[in-house]
Amino acid sequence: MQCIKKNPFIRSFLAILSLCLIFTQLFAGCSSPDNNNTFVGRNGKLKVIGSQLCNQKKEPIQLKGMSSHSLNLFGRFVNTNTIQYLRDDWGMTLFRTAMYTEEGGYIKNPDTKKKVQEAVQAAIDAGIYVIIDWHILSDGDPNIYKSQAKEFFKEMSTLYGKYPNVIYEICNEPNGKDVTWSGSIKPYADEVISVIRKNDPDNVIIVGTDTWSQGIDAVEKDPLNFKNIMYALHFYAGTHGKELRDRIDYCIGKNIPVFASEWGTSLSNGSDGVYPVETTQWINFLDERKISWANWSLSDKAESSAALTPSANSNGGWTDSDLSESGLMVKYIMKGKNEAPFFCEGFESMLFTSGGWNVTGAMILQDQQAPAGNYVSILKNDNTISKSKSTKGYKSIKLELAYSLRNLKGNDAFTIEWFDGHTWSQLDKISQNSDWTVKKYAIPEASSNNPDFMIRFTSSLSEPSAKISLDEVKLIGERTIEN
Ligand code: IDC
Repeated sequence: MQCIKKNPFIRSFLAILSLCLIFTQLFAGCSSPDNNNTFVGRNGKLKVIGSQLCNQKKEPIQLKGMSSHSLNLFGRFVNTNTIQYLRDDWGMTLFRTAMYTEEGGYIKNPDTKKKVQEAVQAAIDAGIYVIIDWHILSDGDPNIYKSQAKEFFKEMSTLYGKYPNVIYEICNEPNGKDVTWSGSIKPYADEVISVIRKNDPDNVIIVGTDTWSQGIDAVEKDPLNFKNIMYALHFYAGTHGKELRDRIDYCIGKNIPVFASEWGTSLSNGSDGVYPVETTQWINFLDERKISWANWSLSDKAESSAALTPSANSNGGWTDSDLSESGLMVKYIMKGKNEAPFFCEGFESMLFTSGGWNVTGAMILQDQQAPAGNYVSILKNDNTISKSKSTKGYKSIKLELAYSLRNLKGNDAFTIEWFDGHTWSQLDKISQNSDWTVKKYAIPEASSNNPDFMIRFTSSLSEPSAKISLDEVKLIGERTIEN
């Protein structure tokens, strides 16, 4: 050993070797593990050119993703498995970690930060972009927790500044009549951005605007003086419409870069709806302008903006019946599919009422052979289940369902009908016994864009042993904005 250490050749060889090792380590740390095979691998560092978000080759890019709900309430849906699943199955290229400051969030529970870190690491591993969102809301003035924000973003930018995946959103939705752009928000942003820029010279920073991130136009006279800044515009399709879209166009015309870092298919309170026509209007508008977005929210809260239903587990792999109507809409928008299910019932809630069914006699029971999930609906003799579902915003309506028919004989039948607002018409009448079978019916044109549309399933059976099982009832249509 002694002689090896003394030998100058071996010593310099060892020195070079260790330098090489250090370099490889450094390099490995700087790039995502994926390189060219992932979305971030292909698009790299983002930059803002004029009003447009662009990739490393200066080509316009549009990111589409989900926002978490409050991390400390619904953090169970935020992990490597869900993020990879959403990337692979929905085509998600962006994830937003909504870290509430108040409402039991970071200020009282700084540990919530660990969830942010878990999500950021998961997004880096998955090769997608990730927004670290300082989710002010009831604390309308971002200056209230400015020192905590600076400390938080100092740490985040130190940890993640070298990764092209990361986007900072430094104040979700400033609000309150005294909380103006030039008076409160911009001075806050100047300080927080300076902190981030010390560690991260170029990743994109999204800055909230007044009136719950709707006041993007106030930026015009007093823009921030940093590179790669975008301004948040948040909308809820049931509440906000053309006026906000016109404002976006005005701002784009003035070279103000806009990021729709939060939007919902519902009203702005997160409930009511969904609003398919209005959502389609918004989505077409964003697509035409390549404006990036994140949808509120990846949670199973009992509010219509939540994408998941209580049957959704915490690890992804969700079937369409684990998704709410909002979740279905957003999933297929992300996948770029125009024809898609807009309602899907798997009876997993064990309650007909949660799917809006009207029921005479039918039950929901467990079935080992169910085509998806654990539960199915059972019809014995003279049972009916029916449902009203407006098809406004959809055309070329189809019904898909899985059924099994047992011990039917003679004139026994399972009847499937639809209603156009005036008359019921038969789609099918089945008497043949069968194991689980999936069938799809195209429903005539009068079912399109029809607020009074209904479907109905009826059983007419002669023996007590006869039974009809029903599962995965889907209404499928093409999104349209015809009124
Ligand atoms: C809503 C949640 C709701 C929660 C409420 C208060 O959907 O469950 O009770 O916050 O924490 C926003 C906010 C976002 C809101 C959402 C819907 O950024 O936090 O979430 N919304 O109201 N701005 C406009 C709408």
